[in-house]
Amino acid sequence: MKDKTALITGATSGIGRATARLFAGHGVRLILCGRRQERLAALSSELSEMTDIHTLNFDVRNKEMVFELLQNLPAAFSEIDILINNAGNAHGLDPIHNGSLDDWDAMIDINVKGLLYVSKAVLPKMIEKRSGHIINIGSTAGKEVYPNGNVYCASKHAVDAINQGMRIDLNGMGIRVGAINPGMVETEFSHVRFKGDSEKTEKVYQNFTPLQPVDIAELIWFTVTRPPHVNIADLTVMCLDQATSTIVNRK
Ligand code: NDP
Ligand code: 8X3
Repeated sequence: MKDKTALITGATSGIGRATARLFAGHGVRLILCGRRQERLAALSSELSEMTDIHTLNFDVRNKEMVFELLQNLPAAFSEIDILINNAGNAHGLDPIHNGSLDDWDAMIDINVKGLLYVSKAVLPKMIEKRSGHIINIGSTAGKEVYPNGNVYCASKHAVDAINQGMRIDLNGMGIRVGAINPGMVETEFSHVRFKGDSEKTEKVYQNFTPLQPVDIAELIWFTVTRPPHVNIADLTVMCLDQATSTIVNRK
């Protein structure tokens, strides 16, 4: 894997950052993306001892910037072997009739349209080379709907459909496509969902043992290190204490 290049969106936190650290430890060349430049800089200096790092500071909603930056990568990073479509969040947890239009826009624009823009910018070279691996980070929220999850669940159901659609349309082109769908992972996810309300955020992960970002990073690593003819199409993972989005064994 030392000769491979991986692009990770949402590398400044949570699952993306844990994946960057794990991949760097294996010597994978990395393109790390996110909006928080200071986090990108810190991660770059942390991981540069282990591998070559290129950071890209953009919002996945900004389609001009997505295409401009991804179509003009420095030569050493221009052959992307692995794309991890991870950037995303929930914004709000409200019944449909009380939902905020800004929250809805953010979830659809980031989780769905942003993933599409990045994929469209990266795909032409993979198709030309007839090789590549795209991993879409979905969610258990893309497999079921839970109370007040409405639009976040819709965005992750869309990721599920796009993951299937990509695999169908790219069949025969040598490109692996698969989704990893985590249940509850202790990241900044709930901090973002509840707009910094620490009381609400802490409650989400209280009195049970949630997944940690490294648990997902290890599954991503497992997925990309299978032999080239093996494509993990869809993988759902929850912690032992979680059975569904709403059934969690809290002590
Ligand atoms: P975090 O909030 O810890 O990380 C989210 C990452 O996405 C950050 O690096 C953030 O970077 C990036 N991001 C968010 N919005 C944008 C944007 N507009 N443009 C570019 N980057 C953006 O959450 P997680 O690590 O938990 O989330 C990662 C993925 O995993 C998401 O797709 C999420 O839906 C999914 N997921 C999470 C679960 C959980 O329980 N935590 C469970 C199932 C799926 P920055 O703010 O610097 O731009
Ligand atoms: C995150 C899973 O159920 O916390 O995608 O919304 S959940």
